[in-house]
Formats: sequence, structure tokens, C-alpha cells
Amino acid sequence: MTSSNQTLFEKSQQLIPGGVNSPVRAFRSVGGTPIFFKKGLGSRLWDVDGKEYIDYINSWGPMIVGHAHPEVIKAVQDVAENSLSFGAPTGLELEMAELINKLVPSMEQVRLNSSGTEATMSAIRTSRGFTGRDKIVKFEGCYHGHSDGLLVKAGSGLLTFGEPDSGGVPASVAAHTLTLEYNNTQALKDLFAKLGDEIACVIIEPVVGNMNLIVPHVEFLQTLRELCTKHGAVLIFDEVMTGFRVHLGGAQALYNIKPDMTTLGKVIGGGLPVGAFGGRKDIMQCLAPVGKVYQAGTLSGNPVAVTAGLKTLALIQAPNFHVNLAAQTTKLIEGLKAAANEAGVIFNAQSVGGMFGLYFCEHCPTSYHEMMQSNKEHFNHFFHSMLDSGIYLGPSAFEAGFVSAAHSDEDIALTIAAAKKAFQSL
Ligand code: KE4
Repeated sequence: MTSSNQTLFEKSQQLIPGGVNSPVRAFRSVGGTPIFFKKGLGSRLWDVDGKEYIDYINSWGPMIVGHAHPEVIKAVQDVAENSLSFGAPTGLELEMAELINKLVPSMEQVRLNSSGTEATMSAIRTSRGFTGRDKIVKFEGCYHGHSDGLLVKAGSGLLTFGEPDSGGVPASVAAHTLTLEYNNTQALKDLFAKLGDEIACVIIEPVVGNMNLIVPHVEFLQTLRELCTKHGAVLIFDEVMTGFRVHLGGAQALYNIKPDMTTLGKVIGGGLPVGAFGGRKDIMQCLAPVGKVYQAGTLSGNPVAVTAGLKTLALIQAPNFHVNLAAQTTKLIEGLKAAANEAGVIFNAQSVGGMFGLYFCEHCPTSYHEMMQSNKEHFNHFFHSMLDSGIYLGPSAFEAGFVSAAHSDEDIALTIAAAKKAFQSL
């Protein structure tokens, strides 16, 4: 019996490249047919055939208070009645700027836009405008959205200019991007010794979620902070995924390291399109209409999207919100590790706040190279067994997972029971 997912997927592929509006959704990494959803509520999703799932993607992070939270939906409905967009300033944007400054004190000034990609692209342009330098540094395995200069992979060796990691990116653009190995402190020191005064900015995921979950060595982050300060390079923490997720104040609060700029997305919009970049006032004053760095957006600071974000950010300030979220996530990964151990399967897992990583290898990877050693085939088998049991994990061995405040003890217990079955079948 052909599922509606298959029918929809076949039709979608005629009119939408790969049948999806974002590549990871196509299940190319895990195989099989992507699930088309029609409803979400709390920790649950229902697909077009009415099959129910426990959701550990949370729309890749935004749905931290659960799907269709009644207070978020009500706030959006109320504000939408006053029109969806003005293309002019509103008091809501000031409210969001004040809240961001309160929750992320390093963001003395902030600009809203409509995606994490826009946020990181704008932060990099601002850093180049502020320093007058062209070179930027990123880390292999970190993803910062799809602007040209960030779709770059490491050139041969560790300390070379980048090569395009996507079609359509001119080599001349990639050439300004240097890519280093995450958690490699020596490579950092070597780079700055050689080119430190030519670097406009370093952009990093302070906790990585885009090559699965990779936790930073504190000494690596501290060295990065010191070297950027010494050489006048702008340190950008890309907290699109970690912001409000690993801690109310993001990874910068968790590790007590103050970046010069921060990018935000996902949770800040509560499921509607909001991105943000901000930081030191002297850097942000480079932006038009005050300074010479141009950056703009028709729907930047959109009142409906900002309202969804403001309500979500209000809800996550509840007492013990992040303590409870981290505890629930820990309960999940400890249960999964115990189930794998019981089945004699080589598996590990870890979590930071409300995000987690599952690995089919002995140890939790600390670098891109180690991550690539994990058993992708075992992950793919595990993914489909869990999907059959109604557990929806990220369709790639190289993505982090997410828990929301709506995930109950029953959800965790059902997930662990499904994992026992999946591990037994490996
Ligand atoms: P968006 O342009 O997708 O809103 O944000 C880009 C981005 C920037 N920085 C970080 C740290 C991110 O994780 C992201 C987006 N993350 C992916 C998940 N791996 C979004 C999912 C997708 O591309 O469909």
C-alpha cells in the first residue's frame, strides 16, 4: 500500500528540487521516503496518514516549548489581526532588542533579520567593514547557513585557504575563507602567528550541532578568545542552534566566554522566521544607516514572527526551565546508552542542555575526523527502526537531536523501549 508520504514525495519531486525546500529533509543520508507532516502538538507529530511520532527534531531547534504551544499560538493570532507586516519600525522590535540584551549581555546592539543564514552573512560583512580585513576563519564540520563564503571546506592540509564546498561558489570567494579543525588549539595558534593581523573574524559554533553534537574543549575556546583579542579579529559565536537551548544565555553563558558578536535564530522566532546578529556597539555602529556596511530586509523584525519569538522567550524564562530541559535530555541519553549496552551494541551519547548527540562509536567524537569514524550504516538502521516505532530523529548521522519542554517521562520511556528493539535488531 503506497503511503501518502510516497505519493506526495513523488509529486513534490516534479516541482521542487529533490521534493524538499531544504536538502536534509529529503532523507538522502538515511535512505527511504521523507515523512510529510500535517500536525504537531507538544512533543508529538502526525504525518499525512495520521501516524503519530515523538519528535526529536523540533524543527531543528525552534520548537523548544513544544509544537503549537497554546500561548504562542494565541499571541500570534492576536497580533496577526493588526496586519502581518508594515516594513516600518514597531514597538515589538524594541521589546525584542531589550530582551536579547538582557538575556545575552554581550549583544549591546542587535539587528533582526529572517534566518540564521542572513544573521551570519551580515555578521561577517559587518566584521569585514569594522576591521577593513577580508579573511575569515571557520571550522571544518561547522555549518553557519548557506551564504557563499561559508560553503567552504578545508583546503588540503590544516592551514590553507578554503575551496568551495558547493557548486556556484567562486573560488575567489572561497579563497578568503580559512578552515581549521575544531578543538585543535595548536592549529589556531599557528594560524594567528602567521596571519593573525589579516583576519577580519572567526565564526564558530561554540557547541557544534552540525556535524552531530561536538563539545568544545574549554581551553580551545579560551585560546580563541585570547588570540582574537590580541590580533583585533572579531570573534563571532554562531548561537543560532545553541542560543537559549544549551542555557538561557547560550553557550557563551555556559562557558563564560564573551564573543564580540553573536548570531541567533531558531528559538528566537519560536518557529517563525527570525534571525538576529549583534554584539559590541562599536562594531554594530558600522551598519547603515549609521555606518557604511549595508544590510537590510523587507521582513526583518516582522511583528508576527517577533511576537512568536517574544512569547517563546518569555516561556523559557520560567524558573528551572533549562534545568528541567537538561534533566529530561540526560534521562533520554542515559536510557539509550543503557539499552545499547544491554544489547552489546557499540554506541555512545551525550547532551548539552536541551540538545544531544547519538554516536555509533566507542567514544563521543571531539572533532570532525573522529565524527567521520562513526558507523553511519548502524545509525541509518537505528534511524529507520526508531521511525517505524514512531520515534522521529534527525535523518542524518551528522545532526544533533533536540528535546522540548513538552517531552514527558512517558515520551522518554517509549523512546527507550523503541531503542531497545532497534539495538536488538542491529
Ligand atoms: P537558517 O538559515 O537555516 O535559519 O540557519 C542557518 C544556521 C546557522 N547556524 C547554525 C549553527 C545552524 O545550525 C543553522 C541551521 N541549522 C540547520 C540544521 N543542521 C537547519 C536545518 C536545514 O538546513 O534544513
